[in-house]
Amino acid sequence: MTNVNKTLTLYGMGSPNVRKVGIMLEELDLPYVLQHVAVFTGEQFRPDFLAMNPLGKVPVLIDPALGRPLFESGAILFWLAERSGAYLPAAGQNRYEVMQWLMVQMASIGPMLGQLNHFQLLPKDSAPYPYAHGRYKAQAERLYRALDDRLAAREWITGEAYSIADIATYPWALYLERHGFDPAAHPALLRWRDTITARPAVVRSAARFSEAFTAVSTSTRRAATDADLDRFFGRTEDMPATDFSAVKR
Ligand SMILES: N[C@@H](CCC(=O)N[C@@H](CS)C(=O)NCC(=O)O)C(=O)O
Repeated sequence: MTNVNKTLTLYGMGSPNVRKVGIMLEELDLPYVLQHVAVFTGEQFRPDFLAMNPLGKVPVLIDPALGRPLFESGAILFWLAERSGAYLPAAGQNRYEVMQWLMVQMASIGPMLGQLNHFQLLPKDSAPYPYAHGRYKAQAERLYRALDDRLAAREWITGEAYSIADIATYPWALYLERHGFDPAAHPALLRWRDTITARPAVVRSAARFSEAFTAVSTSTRRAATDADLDRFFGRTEDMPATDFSAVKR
């Protein structure tokens, strides 16, 4: 029977930054529960959530082994890798190559593809912003191209072995076609993506996410008012203030 004191809790929804943590938990075979946060209707701005992450964003991980809430998906992957001694070399050049590409995902791939999601996929009224759409599409194209070029010469992003750089990047690479790029022009990226999709931990994670998040995310999105959606998409100057008052340290 699972020792409840060792069970981790991942707060989130079915988005790429949460999915990467879900995959890591499955790869490490750690006991965890998924806790849905209704971001479309503003649950991330409730005081109890802000006490875990004053930025009001998912994912947040509660790990009894750490003893404090952890936010920022890259930091969470880093913690889980160090805690387990897996998917991040302990020292040497390879460790810093993994860190480098984890930072590329966190600082460039996530933000640029996330903005392209916004201007291409999400709001119905994004078409009037061709400059923004064109800018993020061009940035995304550079990043998808860089990944394909890199993966043409090596099996994994950092060459040596599957790592937290691959885990962090994979959920974002699933957007290639929806972002309007030709999969045939990215054969190495597709080979790498298919290999990861077939990993048993990734299959298990997808099933857990689907069960825990899909229906509830859809229903909370449907329940969101226009004001909720304006706040979620940042289309208002009336955003909740960042609140550090409940954060212990
Ligand atoms: N850099 C952060 C980004 C987190 C992030 O943007 N989370 C989104 C979902 S993927 C979110 O919580 N959005 C709700 C909001 O911004 O209010 C990470 O990687 O953890």
